[in-house]
Amino acid sequence: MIRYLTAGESHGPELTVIIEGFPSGLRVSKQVIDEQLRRRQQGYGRGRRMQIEADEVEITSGVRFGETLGSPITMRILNRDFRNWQDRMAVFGNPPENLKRVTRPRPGHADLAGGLKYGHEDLRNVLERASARNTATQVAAGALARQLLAHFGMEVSADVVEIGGIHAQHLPDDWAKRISAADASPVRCADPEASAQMVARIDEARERGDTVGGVFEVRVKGCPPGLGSHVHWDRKLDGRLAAAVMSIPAIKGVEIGLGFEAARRFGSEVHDPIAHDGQHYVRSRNSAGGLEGGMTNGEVVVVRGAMKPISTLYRPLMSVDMPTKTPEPAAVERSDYCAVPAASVVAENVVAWVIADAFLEKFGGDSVDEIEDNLAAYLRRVAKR
Ligand code: EPS
Repeated sequence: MIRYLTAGESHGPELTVIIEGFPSGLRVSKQVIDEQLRRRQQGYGRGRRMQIEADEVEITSGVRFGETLGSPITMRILNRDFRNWQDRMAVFGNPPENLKRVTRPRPGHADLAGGLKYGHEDLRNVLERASARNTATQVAAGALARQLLAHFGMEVSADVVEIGGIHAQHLPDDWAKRISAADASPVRCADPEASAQMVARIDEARERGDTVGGVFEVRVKGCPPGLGSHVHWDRKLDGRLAAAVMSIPAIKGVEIGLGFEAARRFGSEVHDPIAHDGQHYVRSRNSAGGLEGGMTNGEVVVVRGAMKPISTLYRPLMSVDMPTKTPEPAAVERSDYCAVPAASVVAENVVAWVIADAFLEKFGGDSVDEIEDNLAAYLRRVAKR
């Protein structure tokens, strides 16, 4: 229903997103998008690049007087750092005399596979696009989607539940309290004690010239039952969410609800008993993470992602210099020590996009008015069942 393309190199002039299929008549705010971009730039463990950038979106099509038109929406985010890279990242002309090529691929990065596949001698031609800088575009697209979700009563949030083996233990049950606790933490973890330990773990990694990964959790409330479908593999919403979260750089695992833990328990300890409160079907627990048969069931959607440690190590692992084939330590590029807090914000917006896509598939119309009618009619029918 809705789709987007992104473009841009990390140290090139800008990042670009083009969104197609977005309905007309939605009031949208640049501030909401900029706020998500700002959140993505934060989090303890980031490197010096984040002091250079101050991401902000410029919308150049598809919106007029603050309302979507139904036509493609173009968003641009400038790379401030480009001014320091103009010679090395020039679109035309010749490479500077003193250009240092990246020839020692970093284990864990796209460097080696991308260099072999695309035939690049300078691995910078791979890493510029493989850079997590591109997640700003995913956030910009998702920040538009979340405004559509908000219009229809849905809300997305995310926080960090694990960094470098330290787990959050005591998380507030209340939706708003959990968000404000995460907002107050430098690592976006809503358990203050675990948050302090996570900060110490990141410091430890930095001192060792090392990096750490972790786990984040995304939650969506207010989804009507029936988004996605059980009838075909590529329409299943759990699969679509997993693919989208997995597409975020450095994500190596995705869980829905209880996830891997469900595989260790009896069925009676896993599945969520069904009751009716006079108005709605309700559950006493939510092990399914709001998804059954590839469809939303009306409970909160819960998706977790596992991020590996950043692959640029200041004390690098061994690699090979590709032109000479001699063993050498891997290249060291300026990087982050831990980007799990940022990844949680990226995932929040990526999930918003997928939910908006499934929502439009179910209630689709070309304008917000039409979607409102479709949703209201469906909810009336569902309430009778
Ligand atoms: C990244 C390396 C760092 C990060 C970058 C992702 O950038 P640089 O090479 O310029 O120091 O800061 O993340 C971003 C720029 C961003 O906006 O998130 C990498 O190699 O993936």
